[in-house]
Amino acid sequence: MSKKVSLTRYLVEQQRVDGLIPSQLRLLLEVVARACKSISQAVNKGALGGVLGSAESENVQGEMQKKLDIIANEVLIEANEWGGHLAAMASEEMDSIYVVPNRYPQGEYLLLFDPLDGSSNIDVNVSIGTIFSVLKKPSESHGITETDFLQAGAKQVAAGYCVYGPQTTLVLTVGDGVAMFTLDREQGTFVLTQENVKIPADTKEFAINMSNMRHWDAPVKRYIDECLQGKEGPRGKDFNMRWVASMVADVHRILTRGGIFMYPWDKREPNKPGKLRLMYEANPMSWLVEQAGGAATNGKERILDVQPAKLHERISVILGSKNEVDRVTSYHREASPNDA
Ligand code: P6P
Repeated sequence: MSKKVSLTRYLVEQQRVDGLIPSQLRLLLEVVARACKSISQAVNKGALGGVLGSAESENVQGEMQKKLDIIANEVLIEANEWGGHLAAMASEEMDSIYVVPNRYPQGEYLLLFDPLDGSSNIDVNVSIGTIFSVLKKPSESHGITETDFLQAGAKQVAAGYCVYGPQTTLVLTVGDGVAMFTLDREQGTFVLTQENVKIPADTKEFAINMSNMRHWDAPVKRYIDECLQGKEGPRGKDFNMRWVASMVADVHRILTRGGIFMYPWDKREPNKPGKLRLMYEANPMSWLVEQAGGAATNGKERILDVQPAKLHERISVILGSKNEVDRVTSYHREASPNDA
């Protein structure tokens, strides 16, 4: 039986070996992991915990909040505000940023999260998850404002998610590859179960909400149509389709066995670049995918290069197996050569 490496030991050794994880960042990641354990417990209780159903309130996105959305948000805020590692937090579930109260010491990191992604799946017992992204507070900043959060995804110092499925698995990068930790419920610890995660460059599996097909732009229609033509078509191979409607679950599958995930712009709301949020969904997932050898673009440019203008701005997302993402991106460039 090989020796079990806990998340704590992994972070300590990474800090000692690579110096990639300063002690304050290690503390941050351990606190987030502990919060995800608490969220996992609440999710696992389901109806027995009285946590299912709607909270009868809307979030800044105009979406109905589930009780577990609010519980998960509160767990992350309460777990992180006192440790002295954070200056402020931002959440999909909060209109504005949450600055660490004066009664606690302020740290140098900014934490952004979607506390419970995939909420439409909560009540039907399908995998959901927590997505998080870590930035450094700009050195010149004095009082923390929303502007301090508006950094390109390439500036992240850590990113990850925790998927609450048949296993509870924490997936993490600090810029030195991707590692996966599975929750050992008997010990209450996250145990290293995979490191140096790699996404195959090719795939036969695409993930997209097909019900939106009539609303897509031409390059996306072209790509999916070619996949659907299978062996007889220009791709010369058959494809399979998956759509969990939980980005965390779809991305976890792609990190585990490859694939391409797409939530593209569509003409239902032409002024909205896409459905998914840049800062706390697309950026952390894009960094994880790139760290595992995949690619992530908005059809025109690398997602991690996009300079955010607003905290809750949205973006079109195409990520996963590099050769497929490159193909979809090339179709977009062929269709509008003058775009950036
Ligand atoms: P649709 C969940 O609400 C989410 O933000 C992502 O996790 C998921 O990929 C997408 O929306 C699902 O959207 O339109 O298929 O329900």
